[in-house]
Amino acid sequence: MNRLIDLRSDTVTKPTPEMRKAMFEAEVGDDVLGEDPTTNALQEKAAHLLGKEAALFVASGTMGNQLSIKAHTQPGDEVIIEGGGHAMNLEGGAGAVISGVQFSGIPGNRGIFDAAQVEEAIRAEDAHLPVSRLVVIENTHNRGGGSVFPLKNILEIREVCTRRGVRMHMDGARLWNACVASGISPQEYAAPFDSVSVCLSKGLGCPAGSLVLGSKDFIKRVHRFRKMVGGGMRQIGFLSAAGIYALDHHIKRMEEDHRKAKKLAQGLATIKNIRINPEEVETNILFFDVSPSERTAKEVAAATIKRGVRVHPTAKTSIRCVTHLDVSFDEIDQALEVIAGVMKS
Ligand code: TLP
Repeated sequence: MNRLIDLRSDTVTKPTPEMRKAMFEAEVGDDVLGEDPTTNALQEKAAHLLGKEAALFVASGTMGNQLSIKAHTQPGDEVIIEGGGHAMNLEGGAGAVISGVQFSGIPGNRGIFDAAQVEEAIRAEDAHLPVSRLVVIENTHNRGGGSVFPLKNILEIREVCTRRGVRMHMDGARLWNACVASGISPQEYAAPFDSVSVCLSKGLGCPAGSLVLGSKDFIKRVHRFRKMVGGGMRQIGFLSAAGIYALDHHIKRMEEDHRKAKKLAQGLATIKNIRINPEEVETNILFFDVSPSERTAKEVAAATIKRGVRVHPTAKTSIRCVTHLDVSFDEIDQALEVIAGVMKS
């Protein structure tokens, strides 16, 4: 059998030989003492790329989002986010535990919402009500199907937030995909936000790591919270070297991942008992529905894995596929054959 085709997530990628070489050769030091030269270089590079004063390496996207929420809020505050947002739904309830905040999930269209919705969601000043402190925007939006958040909406939301004294954080786990798909630079996307978190270990193909970006004061606060949760690590230059390599070599190529996702979606649309609109696929994530087959997503996923293709069931009849640098165009064809075979059987 050919090797397993893993479409569950872009987190499954393994470092390329060139990335491994960069990691192997990295100069390292103790980052808790601020002495890891490669991590310092990565943080400077990322701050420059996103046009923010400072950046901090953190272990994961979850740590990046949750420490940002912590640094922006007080216990009892409310965080406004789209109802399917990762920071509210898929981070183990961390907002309640780490920051003591509650979330207000607003409805989105494939994860996208607008300024009027934010205006409505921001609470009035009243002792009965929580304080609306922060808006979180996810770009691209994972459960929205890799949708790209329009810059126009972000700028209009910024205007509302500035007027109402509310801060803004971007969960940019896949910001790079949004930039490649839209042609908007990371700096333009980051400018309206008080803070941004970006991931190195998704489409960029690094083994681990994320970055939080913002003002120097904000990053100082995040740095303290990183220590509190045990996220201060020592010779992480090995990971940072992978990050520098990926920022230099793995952003532009994501355009390929987007074409692979489109090809996959178009193929899936021709398979009986699958529902998907390929027009909606903007980046490297797609969802399809298997309800016409009267089988559950888990049953379909269990059948495809037997034939060498891993997909990710996300709800009773919904399956997610993500393309990435460890899956080729040929493997997309093979995956389509397998899925078509499973849906026929
Ligand atoms: N998403 C993972 C899993 O949690 C499902 C994935 O496979 O897509 N923000 C967004 C938008 C994300 O998609 C993720 C990870 C995170 C934050 C958290 O990143 P990690 O997993 O590094 O903590």
